[in-house]
Amino acid sequence: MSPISRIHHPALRQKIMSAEAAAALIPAGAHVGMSGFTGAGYPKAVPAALARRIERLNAAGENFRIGLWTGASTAPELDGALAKVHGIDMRLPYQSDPTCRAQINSGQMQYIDIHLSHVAQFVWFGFLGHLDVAVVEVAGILPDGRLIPSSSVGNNKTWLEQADQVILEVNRWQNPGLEGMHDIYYGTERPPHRQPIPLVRPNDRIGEPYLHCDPAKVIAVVETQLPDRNSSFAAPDALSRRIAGHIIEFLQQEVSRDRLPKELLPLQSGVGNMANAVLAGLNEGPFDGMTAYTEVLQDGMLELLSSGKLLSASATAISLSPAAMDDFNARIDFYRERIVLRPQEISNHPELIRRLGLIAMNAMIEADIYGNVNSTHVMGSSIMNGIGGSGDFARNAYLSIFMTPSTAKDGAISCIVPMASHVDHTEHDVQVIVTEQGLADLRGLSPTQRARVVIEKCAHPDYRPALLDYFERALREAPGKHTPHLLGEALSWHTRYLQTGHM
Ligand code: 0RQ
Repeated sequence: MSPISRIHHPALRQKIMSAEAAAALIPAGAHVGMSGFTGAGYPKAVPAALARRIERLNAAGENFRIGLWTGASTAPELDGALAKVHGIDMRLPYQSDPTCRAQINSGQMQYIDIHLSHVAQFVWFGFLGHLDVAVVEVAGILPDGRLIPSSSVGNNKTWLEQADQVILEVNRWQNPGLEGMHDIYYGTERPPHRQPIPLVRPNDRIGEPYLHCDPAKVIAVVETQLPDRNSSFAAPDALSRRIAGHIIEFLQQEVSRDRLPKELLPLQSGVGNMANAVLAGLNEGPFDGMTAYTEVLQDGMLELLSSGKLLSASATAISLSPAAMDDFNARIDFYRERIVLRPQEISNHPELIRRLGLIAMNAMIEADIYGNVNSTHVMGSSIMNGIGGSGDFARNAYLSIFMTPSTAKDGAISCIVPMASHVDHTEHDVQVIVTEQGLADLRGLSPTQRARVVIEKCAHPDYRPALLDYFERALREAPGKHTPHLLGEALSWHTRYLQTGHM
């Protein structure tokens, strides 16, 4: 044990070993539940050691692969390392790794894209098979064996409860001041024994700060001192600022029409540069006393907390740039009073999202003229990342907003199309669509009314006439006038792009 070890449980201290020795305990074909959510709190040493072992064994003619379950996306040291050695047979529920993506899209890796709120209960229900091993990063182990969670909670509670065997990575890089920031709710039961979840305000604490784990199940403890992924965000560009501007103007109107309180309702914000730009816009905007009930805390949320415009934020992970992480670490006492980190089954729970009345803001790949949204697939068949939490929030939010630039790939692709090539969020779950061109408020509109607003407000001027032409011909020629489509032509924009490189 090193002099600054954070492993204070005597029996678990006896199980400290190298990452190589721990990785050797994972059997081929195992379902392995690893910690990690958007580049935060993932194990950093055992996956790399496992990848080296798999590479050796497969070079010797074995076919060693595992089923890999996580909270959400991880990092090159986990998804990337295991994918590079073809060590992942089945991946779920969300990834954003280029090597994983390439293997999924070439048919070498199976991938189940699952609503993030569903994962824990699917495991409890037995829908995904048995969980064999958990590999979970924690920030420390108390003398009584309780675990201080790391920078993400994700599905760790479920992994630790459901796995036969547990490997713990105790990461000294994680700030010890994380202790007390988490709220682990142990009250979820399987139907028909479920009770209401007693959370009525976004910052309520309904559980305890620690994870439980039966020490008898722990087969290895590995000490690490390695950073989270912490990638930087691009400074908001003119286009994201325009999207942010449209959203803020819309929210102001909603306040003036008495449809939102002046401090708004709890915010949910997706990941990525666009989402971060909207948060930056809110920091310069007119709203005070805001709260957040979201999945991931990015830089923008931290800045809102820091400026005092945001009073509190609930999430399941903290995913910051290096500069924001320095600030978080330096002022962790300030942030601990304002941030609650929860299991993802609670951060994304439909019951709580509906009760709290969230303003959900997520990015998308494309929308069609009727407001069906594709968040996951390029040209209908290639996965980008996954649905993540967007469906949990979109269907149950008070207001569901989806945003995208009006075009992609230097204008070769229109992000507003006649028919979405894949649908993650149906027209019934989408109230507002925003591009840099403008904002389409689809509430209270029929499909044909929606189409006119989407084309007029959101489409790029280069594509607007062709969309209008399609819609008007469909209105004349389609057998049904409720959601008129020309079925032979509806996906022709996508096929044209695949054939010519331009829609
Ligand atoms: O590809 O990098 O190769 O150029 O898609 O697009 O515009 O950089 O936007 O990074 O915000 O990602 C929907 C993918 C948007 C993301 C998506 C190409 C584009 C670029 C990325 P390149 P941008 P973002 C909570 C919420 C689902 C999960 C979710 C996502 C790349 O937001 O994964 O919402 N969302 N979770 O060129 C072809 C189009 C395209 C297109 C963009 N129409 N056709 N390619 N691209 N539009 C968080 C979690 O759940 C964890």
